[in-house]
Amino acid sequence: MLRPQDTATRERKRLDGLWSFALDPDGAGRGARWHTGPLPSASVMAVPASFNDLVTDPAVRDYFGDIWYQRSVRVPRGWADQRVVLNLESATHRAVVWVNDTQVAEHEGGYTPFEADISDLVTPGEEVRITVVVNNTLSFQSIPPGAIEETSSGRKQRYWHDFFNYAGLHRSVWLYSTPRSHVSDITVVTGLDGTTGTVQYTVETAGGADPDGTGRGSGAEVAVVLRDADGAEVAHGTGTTGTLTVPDVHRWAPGDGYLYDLEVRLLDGAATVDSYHLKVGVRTVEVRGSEFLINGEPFAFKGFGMHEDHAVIGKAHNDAHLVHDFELLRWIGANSFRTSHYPYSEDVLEHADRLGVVVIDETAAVGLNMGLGGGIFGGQGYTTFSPDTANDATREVHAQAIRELVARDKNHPCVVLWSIANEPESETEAAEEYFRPLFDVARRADPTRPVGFVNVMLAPHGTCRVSQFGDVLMLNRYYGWYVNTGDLAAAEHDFKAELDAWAGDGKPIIITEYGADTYPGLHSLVPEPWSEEYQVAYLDMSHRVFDSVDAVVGEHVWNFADFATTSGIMRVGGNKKGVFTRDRQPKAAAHALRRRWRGGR
Ligand code: BDP
Repeated sequence: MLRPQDTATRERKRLDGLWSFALDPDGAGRGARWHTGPLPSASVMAVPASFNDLVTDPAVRDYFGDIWYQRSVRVPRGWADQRVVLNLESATHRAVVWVNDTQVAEHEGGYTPFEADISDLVTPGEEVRITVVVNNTLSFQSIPPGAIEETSSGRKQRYWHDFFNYAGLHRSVWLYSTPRSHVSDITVVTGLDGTTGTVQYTVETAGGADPDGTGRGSGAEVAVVLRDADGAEVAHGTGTTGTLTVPDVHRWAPGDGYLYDLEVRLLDGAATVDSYHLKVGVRTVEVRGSEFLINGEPFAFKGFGMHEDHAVIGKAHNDAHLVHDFELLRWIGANSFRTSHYPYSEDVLEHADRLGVVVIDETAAVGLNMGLGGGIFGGQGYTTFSPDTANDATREVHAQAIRELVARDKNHPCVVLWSIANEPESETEAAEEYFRPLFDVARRADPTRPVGFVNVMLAPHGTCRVSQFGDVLMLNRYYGWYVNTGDLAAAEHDFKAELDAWAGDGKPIIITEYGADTYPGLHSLVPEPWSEEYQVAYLDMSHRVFDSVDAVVGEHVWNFADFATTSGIMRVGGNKKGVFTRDRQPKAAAHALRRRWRGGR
């Protein structure tokens, strides 16, 4: 699916702003066909936003079930004879969409886009009513999983991931036009041969008459032009597939987000029927032994696991926060991050492309582990993989989440590695059986990038049965925090011993999480857990270990910033492992990391 765009042949209208809004605690709305008229007892809600923190009522903040959004929009009168599409960048965690009285879309999964061709339901120049029922309930058949439990104070949503279950329309909603005969998908794979770059492209088209049965519409031909950042043409081609060569190519590289522009045109004789622009970064990615190579050169990941998380707006995308967060990444000397624990807004990936920031792109499969708990996330009482819990149906939802992630992000040069899950159970035979086919799904969807998953401390070296399928080893480790708490000498010894063992597997190791909760402003001369001094000492210890193991090619601190979680005895106003506070002020550790990563520059 191509992101909505304004081009010579396409127009788009952003439907962000205030929408009519109603919760539906009795689940009455679908049966009562609320989409056929104004929502009953509606209030007003901002889009994009998580609805949770925009209200004062705790019952609304913690609400789970159906959530209704509605607004009217006038279809531009200039769109006569065009194809009209309604596109939602995300609806967390699932949604059904109606245009006037007609259902046009249904989608499972909270972080990938979906759309519907509504041409036959609209009249350019006239208004239509758009109704979306979002549902934020988590079950064992959703990604991420959860369960509804009866408690003495009523039904509660339980889940096993350590971030607040924000929900709503988190990203833009678009109405856009394309010509009937149009470009429907583009895939690029780039390569390097010395100083020459290659851009292999595949274009899919749809719509229009198809007299010759080619699927390309009536006599339509595809033409592509590749231009450099100054707009000068560097290569062109015709046909739905081909390879362009770029002599003296300017590579996309970490810290140098150089982008070419690939214009794909659908032609009818000399006339341009449709035009779409795709940014292309020419780079290669390869795992060789225990090295991770970008453009044939060893790359060392420095950065963070992050979250889409801000005060008031929750998980909503916001351009000002985007620019500021990337500015902080640059300030501290980070060259990469992981989209822990779900696909981020595509605006984030476009900005990473543009700035040359490297991304590990993760699905929303987090919390598939009933062994994690100890009273904090509390998996007790369930078996992770069983016919009644995570089962074949879950795996199909998970597979679809992988396919949709790759379909959306396959052309982003910043994405160098897919992470198909965070900290799932991985030490059991059931886990091995669950995950084996999912690695195949990821590799079939994208044969060009390495694939991995993030291993949890509960499955140390020698016990994990899923790491064998990954091209890299991604490890979350909390020596000195959850184990060896406060004892950094023991932590250093044990951490080193475990990493030496993993290094024997001959794969690159990326430490995808290591961190210590730190209450900003809490100081302690003798570094004690929760103090700013302890966070610095903890990171120093971890870095000594990493620097002593050649196979460690990456360090992603948990977390970039403090973030919201469910309440619990181990969370003080949320998770405090941020190097920045939630409002993005530096803790002492931020300055220490800056010294390590920028070497005083
Ligand atoms: C890991 C999880 C992460 C948590 C972190 C923590 O991957 O989501 O926030 O630990 O406990 O288990 O801070």
